[in-house]
Amino acid sequence: MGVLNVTPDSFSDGGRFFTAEAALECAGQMIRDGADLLDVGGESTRPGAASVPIEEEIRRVVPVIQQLAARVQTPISVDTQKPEVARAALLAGASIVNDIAANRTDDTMWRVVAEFRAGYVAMHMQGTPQTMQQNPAYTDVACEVDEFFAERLARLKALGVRPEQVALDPGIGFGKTLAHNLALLRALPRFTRHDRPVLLGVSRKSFLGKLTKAENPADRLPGALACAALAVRDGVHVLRVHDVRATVAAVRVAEAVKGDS
Ligand code: 7PJ
Repeated sequence: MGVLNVTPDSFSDGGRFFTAEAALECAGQMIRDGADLLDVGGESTRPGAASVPIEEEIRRVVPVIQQLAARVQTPISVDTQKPEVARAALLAGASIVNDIAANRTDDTMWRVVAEFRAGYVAMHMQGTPQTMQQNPAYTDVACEVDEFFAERLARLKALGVRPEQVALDPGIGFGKTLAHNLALLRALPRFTRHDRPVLLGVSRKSFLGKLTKAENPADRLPGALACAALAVRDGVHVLRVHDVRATVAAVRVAEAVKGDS
């Protein structure tokens, strides 16, 4: 899953891909590099980032999704926490909602997913992007995330979202310390027990910076590739990444060693 940020404040690409035209160009390159999915996001979710008004987020993502859907076969997901944005994106041609706020209590988002029979990424987060890194705390992070998956799948099913529509994501860096992130990465094999695809996002994240002393997000690729290879070994199905070409190469090698390909 290639990350296509359409935010002016995205920490990882400095807003270089903010215009629709530039976003389309970037998307084309990611597809040529081997991306099987494109994740379009109009709101930065880095710790402490300000939230974007609904109309502004729609203005950012909808034109890009419309043009992409008209030109490419690659499925498009929308990275949003807002049901209104999800609806607009699905109408524009997206087929998956990537929801970092699947820890919500309100069910509006899930009703939209059920109505459109869309794919849905249920990502674990503790708190909100505004507060999540203040003091993340768990008794047993892997166990709690695993229980969250089971509980969300049941809740989604009750609202008419079939398990086949859902992928599960432990939400690396979302209300987690370095130790929590490492515990979750160690627990990846366990998350496949739900019989749903597991999605993982580690690309350019700060825990990699801490482990490898790479302050600049662009310098965190070697660490991310190590995670990608281990994740493939552990049964992860989807990797959400900025660096598609390098990740596809790492995945191909990991798959060959594992005997999948
Ligand atoms: C993730 C995401 C992730 C899913 C972001 C960043 C922060 N969606 N959106 N999983 N991360 N599903 O790219 O560093 O890990 S935004």
